[in-house]
Amino acid sequence: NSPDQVQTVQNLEKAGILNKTKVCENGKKVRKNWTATWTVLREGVLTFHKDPKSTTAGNITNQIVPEFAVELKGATIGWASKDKSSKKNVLELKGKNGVEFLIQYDTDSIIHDWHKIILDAIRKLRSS
Ligand code: I3S
Repeated sequence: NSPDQVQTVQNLEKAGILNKTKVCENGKKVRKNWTATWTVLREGVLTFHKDPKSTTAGNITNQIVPEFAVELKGATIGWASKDKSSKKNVLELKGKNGVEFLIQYDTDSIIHDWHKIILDAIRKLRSS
């Protein structure tokens, strides 16, 4: 793991920088806005946090209060088909309530780790 990717607690939690864009909200398509985002998986919830450096006065609350939270219980994750994006290594995360994100990272090992840990979390929540 590189310094901007952290994994702890018997591999059940993870945090790192990923590129993400929302593509659907309440089942409605929204315009893509790819941004590098601090992403945290913890207790069955995936949260996206704004980079504090990109906001006024480096607002610390942005690190604590997420921009978006996706509950992984009942969510699905899989590799996005080629028509979803021209980028490589794109994952498609579909949450309940018709929310959909694309998650992307150029480094294969990093995006594969995220795929695996999110899939594991979804499976664990399904059987709980
Ligand atoms: O799926 P799309 O519409 O081809 O997505 C591209 C656009 O969102 C584009 O911005 P504009 O809305 O200004 O056209 C983005 O810059 C691209 O990154 C999007 O495509 P990729 O293939 O990168 O997901």
